[in-house]
Amino acid sequence: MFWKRNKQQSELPIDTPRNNDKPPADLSDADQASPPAESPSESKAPKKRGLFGKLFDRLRASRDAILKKTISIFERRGKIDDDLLDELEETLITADIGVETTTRLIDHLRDQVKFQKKKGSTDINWLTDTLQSAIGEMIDSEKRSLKTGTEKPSVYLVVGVNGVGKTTAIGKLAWRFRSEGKKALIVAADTFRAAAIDQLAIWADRAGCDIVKGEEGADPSSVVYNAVHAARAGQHDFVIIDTAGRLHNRANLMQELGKMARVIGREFPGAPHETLLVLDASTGQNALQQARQFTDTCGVTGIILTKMDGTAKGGVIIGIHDQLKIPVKFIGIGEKIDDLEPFEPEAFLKALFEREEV
Ligand SMILES: Nc1nc2c(ncn2[C@@H]2O[C@H](COP(=O)(O)OP(=O)(O)O)[C@@H](O)[C@H]2O)c(=O)[nH]1
Ligand SMILES: [Mg+2]
Repeated sequence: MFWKRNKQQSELPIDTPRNNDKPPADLSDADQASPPAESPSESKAPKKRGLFGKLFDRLRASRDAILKKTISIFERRGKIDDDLLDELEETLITADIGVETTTRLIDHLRDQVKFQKKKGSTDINWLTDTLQSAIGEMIDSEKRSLKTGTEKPSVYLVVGVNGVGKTTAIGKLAWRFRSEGKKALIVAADTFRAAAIDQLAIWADRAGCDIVKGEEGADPSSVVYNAVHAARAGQHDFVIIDTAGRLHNRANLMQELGKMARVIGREFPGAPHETLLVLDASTGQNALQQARQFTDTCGVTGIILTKMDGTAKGGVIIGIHDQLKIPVKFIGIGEKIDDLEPFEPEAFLKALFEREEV
């Protein structure tokens, strides 16, 4: 099969997956991505299927924090007025959209209430539709898809603090590439902890892709150097590099990331094609803080926002776009291998603003 190691590759420091001829371990779990079977108590609500159904399910907490609360404020107040907008402002801040971005949204709503003469109106649909389209404008971006090189491989450097989901996102990405018929090489350049290397190796197995590992404590740049050579010889389409979330201090980490990027760029002009910052949505405004620190120092070109499932803080995605103008390229919506989805604003908004059926 296409990811099988050939003779030439076997001389390179690549580990190949053990289950070469089997589908990824989690593939058989893919069905579970659809909504679970109906329980008797839920039987009245028709289940939504496909990507929208998955988003609708996983973004429930964020939807409750934004849409459900907006509706309940309206129901309590009975009409659109200044008090309602004040209360809505507090709600959106609590949903982790962020103070500045919320202020801009509320100002926009106030203007629209005025221009469209909606003061005193009882049109709740107008209110949620106007909010939805204002958010839609904020999260709009043209640079959503991953940049690729004109020649193989396209190289992606994945950065972010510990625990945000870098290694998991890399495994999921590699699996995604493989299901598209592409050959991916993942690189364990987080040599700070042995466990981090082992964890990536497990993902390589699951995703059925090649891996280059460094020894614990090895110079990450030298691991990356080996990896880019391995990728050239192995004709990989994609190289995805896992990095440490933390070194002895922050300056050290940023220096190391810069060094890795230079090593890659020397071997493949134009690479890394993306520096992807991984952020954990459930940390809300902290994620925005981290984004500021990383973008200041290492030229982040895209964001992977993980753990959007089960958090009420998904609104942070709006603040990230509005404040940083860096596109979110993927969202993580669960721990399974197929729980990373390209971020599509329209589907996301629809899932965030679709009313629950009763
Ligand atoms: N619910 C959920 N958990 C996730 C997601 N992404 C990662 N995780 C979990 O977050 C934890 C840390 O992930 P890991 O990839 O080791 O983070 P790293 O330190 O940045 O490499 C693990 O338990 C993952 O299973 C996601 O999208 N949703
Ligand atoms: Mg890791």
